[in-house]
Amino acid sequence: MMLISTRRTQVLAWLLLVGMWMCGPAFGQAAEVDLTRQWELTDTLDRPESALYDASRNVVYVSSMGGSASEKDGNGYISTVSPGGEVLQEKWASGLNAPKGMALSGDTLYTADIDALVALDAQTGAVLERWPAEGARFLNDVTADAAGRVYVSDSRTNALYRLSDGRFAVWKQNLPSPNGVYAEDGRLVVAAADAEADDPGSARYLQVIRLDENSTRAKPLADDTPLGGLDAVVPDGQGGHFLSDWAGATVLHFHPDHGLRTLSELTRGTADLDYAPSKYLLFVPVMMSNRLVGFEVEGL
Ligand SMILES: [Ca+2]
Repeated sequence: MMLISTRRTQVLAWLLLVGMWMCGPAFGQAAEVDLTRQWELTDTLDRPESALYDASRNVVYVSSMGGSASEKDGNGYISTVSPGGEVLQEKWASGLNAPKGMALSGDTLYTADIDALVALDAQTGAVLERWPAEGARFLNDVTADAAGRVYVSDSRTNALYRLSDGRFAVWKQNLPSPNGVYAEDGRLVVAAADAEADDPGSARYLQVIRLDENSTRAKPLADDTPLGGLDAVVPDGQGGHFLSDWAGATVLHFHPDHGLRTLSELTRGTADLDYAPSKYLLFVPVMMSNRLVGFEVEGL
């Protein structure tokens, strides 16, 4: 009797464990990603477009266009902000026109400035070099791959430029208004929206372009389902991405297994966000209302 009872108890305990495992988040169902607003900077930054977290210096770079997105007025700048939302240096780098997306490669910080790629010293903010982009009209986001090549989107000419071996030139063309770009795992993720449409949110894509020299064909990350009038795309470190929808004023999360979720509704101009996986913090510039919002991320 004792033996049977023990076996029955073991079987029941085993079934209970299996049941808990199947019902729990480990059984093919990740916990839902959620955001909690931690802090907000208001009225300090002039048209903030992009945030970029630098883990080695523990600062967030924030680019401010200074008014117009396309005027060469010399009043654009980059600020440094702590992960807790304190402005460290308002005009850490200045003398830019309308800086937008940024990327780090080693100790060099790159930013897209209308029709030029600008390299800055990430220690000091000093401008190191400017590469003019022939034919460019609206350079927007920047990303660097593991080999140090730098990719820049032009949302008006539907092109991607690339800095490689000291030469900055068009790399891919005929894309649907590429905006956010991120180089990861041998591919380039491109968040694209039709900026020329009457309603910019009406044409919506999230594309993946392989970093293959000979590949010209872009394909949607998931399917043809519209995802948003997308601005930024950054990885969440768990196989998904955070996205922003500029016109739709939302922060989104996309995972190929779990689809798309709206995490936060802000205001028009929700722009080039960045995620700090080591701190579970998301930094979101809201360009049209001169705000930068820091969110804590849960569920990753
Ligand atoms: Ca400006």
